[in-house]
Amino acid sequence: MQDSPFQPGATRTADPEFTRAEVALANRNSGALLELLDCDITPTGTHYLLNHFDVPVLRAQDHVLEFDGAFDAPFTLSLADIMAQPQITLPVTLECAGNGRAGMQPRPLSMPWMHEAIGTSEWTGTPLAPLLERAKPRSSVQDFAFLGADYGYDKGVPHYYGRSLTPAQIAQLDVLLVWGMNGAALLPQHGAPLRLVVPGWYGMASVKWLSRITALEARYQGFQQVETYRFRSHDGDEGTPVTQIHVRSLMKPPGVPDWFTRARRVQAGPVALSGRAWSGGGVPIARVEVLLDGEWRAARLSPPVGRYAWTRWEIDWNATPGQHDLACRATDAAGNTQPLNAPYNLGGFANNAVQHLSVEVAG
Ligand SMILES: Nc1nc2c(c(=O)[nH]1)N[C@H]1C(S)=C(S)[C@@H](COP(=O)(O)O)O[C@H]1N2
Ligand SMILES: [Mo]
Repeated sequence: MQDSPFQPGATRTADPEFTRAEVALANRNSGALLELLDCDITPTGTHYLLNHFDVPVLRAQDHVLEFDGAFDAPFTLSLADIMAQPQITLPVTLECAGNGRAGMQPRPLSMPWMHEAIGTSEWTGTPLAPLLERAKPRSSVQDFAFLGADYGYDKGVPHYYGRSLTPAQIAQLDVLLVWGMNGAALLPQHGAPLRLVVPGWYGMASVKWLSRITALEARYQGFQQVETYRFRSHDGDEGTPVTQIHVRSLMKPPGVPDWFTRARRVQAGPVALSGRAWSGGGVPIARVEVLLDGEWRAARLSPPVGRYAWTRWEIDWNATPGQHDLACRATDAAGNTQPLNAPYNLGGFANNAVQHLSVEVAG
């Protein structure tokens, strides 16, 4: 029998060349343009995208959110009902858990992100917790399952994209039901007309095209909860769940690029370097160090864009002619520092190893 793409196949490769399937995924799931890291809020069209299946086109006028399962007062809300709830707008930095995957060796076969699965938006919506309370979850509830409207196959298993959070996580996290992004309605590819935003967690928790919330008296067993987003060290390892964003920083590429290779060139003399740093769980950035001419030097930090949004950093560099290796490394207020080498796991998650940039300085 021929190999079927709908059956489990190879999950990783030692080949440094990308496969056609990886390149095709990268064409669908675009990343941030790192030269726009100067913007506090990422222009909507350059916010990264990660869509597992096809983008469902849902009509806002017809869309409903069902609350079902172990609620004593379940209900169904229209989008208009939800938009009539108390409204808040919060800047939140979203990052895909697979950001950095392409830097792992061997390389997990999935979306081959280098550094650009990142973006910060002003999300408009309403807090989720009061609506869950209004539906009166039974005291026996162990999980709330959030179901998207997108359906497809992964490793032979057909499923709607779904994720869950426990009552304790709901109590601790500022989860939002979101209909707006940067002052406009959500775009189809970002989950229109309704999505979750789970601030401080990797993006997989922020379910798009949200259609149903089910209260469960057991732990949710959905594919994207129990199979995909886990830190596993070997096949058969049960692993641990991927949750909060790990501390990370990026540099705005200095100077000008070569179109094809993206190699950078700057003129000798003073160069203002800048970038962004962020961590998860609402933990602020404590410091950013930049590797300049072989020495780690402290960057200046701006105030964070928000409790759950990134921090700008900058540093002055006196560039001398020749080829230079630059790098940046952030530390958060909980004392977590970016590692120098990729922390390996089978899924290629949370690779927050420091980013290196090679810059040619022209005399
Ligand atoms: N329904 C649904 N929700 C989803 C996804 C998806 O494929 N389907 N992808 C998740 C992942 S892995 C990420 S990183 C974020 C990406 O959100 P964005 O595309 O708006 O940046 O959405 C999450 N929510
Ligand atoms: Mo993701």
